[in-house]
Amino acid sequence: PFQATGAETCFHGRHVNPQIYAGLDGSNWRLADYEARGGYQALRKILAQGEGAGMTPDQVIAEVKASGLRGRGGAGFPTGLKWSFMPRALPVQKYLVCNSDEGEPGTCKDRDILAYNPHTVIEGMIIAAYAMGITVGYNYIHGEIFEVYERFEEALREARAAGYLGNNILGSNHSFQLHAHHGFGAYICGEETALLESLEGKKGQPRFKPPFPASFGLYGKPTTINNTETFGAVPWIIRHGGPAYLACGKPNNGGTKIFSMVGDVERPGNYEIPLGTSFAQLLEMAGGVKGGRKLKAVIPGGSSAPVLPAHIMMDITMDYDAISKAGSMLGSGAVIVMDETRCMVKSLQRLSYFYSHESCGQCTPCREGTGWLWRMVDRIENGHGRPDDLALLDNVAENIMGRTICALGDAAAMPVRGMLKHFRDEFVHHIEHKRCIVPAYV
Ligand code: L3W
Ligand code: SF4
Repeated sequence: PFQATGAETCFHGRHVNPQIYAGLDGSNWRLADYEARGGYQALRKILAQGEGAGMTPDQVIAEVKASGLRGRGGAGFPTGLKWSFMPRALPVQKYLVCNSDEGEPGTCKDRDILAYNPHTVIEGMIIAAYAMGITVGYNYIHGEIFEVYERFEEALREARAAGYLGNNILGSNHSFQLHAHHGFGAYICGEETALLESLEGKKGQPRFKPPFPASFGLYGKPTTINNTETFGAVPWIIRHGGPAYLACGKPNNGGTKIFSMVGDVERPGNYEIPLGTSFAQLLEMAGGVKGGRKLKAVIPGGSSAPVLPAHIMMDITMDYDAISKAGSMLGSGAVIVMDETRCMVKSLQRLSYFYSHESCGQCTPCREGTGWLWRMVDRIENGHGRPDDLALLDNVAENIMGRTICALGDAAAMPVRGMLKHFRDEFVHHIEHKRCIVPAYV
């Protein structure tokens, strides 16, 4: 379940407006519960008819722009700007896609959003479709979460029966058909163009960008893709106004964000906090480091983000700008906490294996490089490291970065560089002494 908190003045905080994620316990996900929390009021607001009532598509986009909402899937791209790319007047089929193919190691928020509050995503998508003149949408749900998929299907059935989906929604001219699509579990299908290929029934391999999906998307038609959490924020923004959402976070980092606190914390789980909250506060909410041990390092934005040592993290606020200034990224919001007993070589060995296993194999630097990185870290971990391995690790990582079709290559290289930057001595110790520097592993 979610835990929401934050400054008293924040709308998502316990004291002001907890209805999006706080108070959800798994029993109140149905349409009637959602409506009782004010659900579908935003949709009614934009579709209201009569003198001065309702909102035009441009007004909806302007509100989303004013909210400062940025993509919650990893890249943090401004949502209102992305919506404004859609060529609304072009007389071709356009598509809306929700990326629920959550697979980033450590990230477990989208599956909980769909399980605990599916209607906020559905309502957000209907509003987005109205703003961009789109009549067909898909929610691509990760293949390994069966119950969540079933629940979302059930929520879709409820929304259709209530007239929120289908033709002439709530008696308006807006029609929108929304379908769920179950993926098959490949990490790479979370990359937006691989997702589109998969949705078209092909092998999930990324396409070159540009062209971006905004102009050449599903079946070659203009397509807007947003993350689950991004759509989930839209109804609140429309009901309460963009500026109120922006005010909750900090400039250029509007609103709240769900962080998946995982690893060595007392209470792992999803925490919704205003962007700009300190990491120290977030850690405290999660009960602190497990067993009262010392914090060693944190990967602040899913496994693709470079690791940061404790002293940097304890000084940082959780928002896009602060984390990138510190040399990492907020990414998908998975906060992997590592205590003093963690070996960085072993951690990198595990991560490198993941990327090598998930590479789709299209580009040589990624296909060959990710396996090479893993084999090197693996031999260092197992006591067979060579003196020049660290320079080679650096070199291979550098030669992957920026030379691949999609971000998976960079995502494999960045953790390596982050580990070598901040924890090089552990790697040197492994190579020189053929054993771990961390006492627990000796
Ligand atoms: C039209 C332009 N559209 C950009 C659109 C683009 C996309 C969005 C962001 O990577 C990151 C990656 C992972 N005209 C546009 C344009 N767009 N310029 O804006 O684009 P981009 O290329 O910056 O990022 P991306 O390829 O979407 C996403 C990182 O996320 N990541 C992975 C997370 C995984 C999950 C998960 O499992 N749920 O979220 C983690 O940090 O490394 O950097 O829509 O089309 N000129
Ligand atoms: Fe495939 Fe890797 Fe190239 Fe992405 S970078 S297209 S995952 S080979």
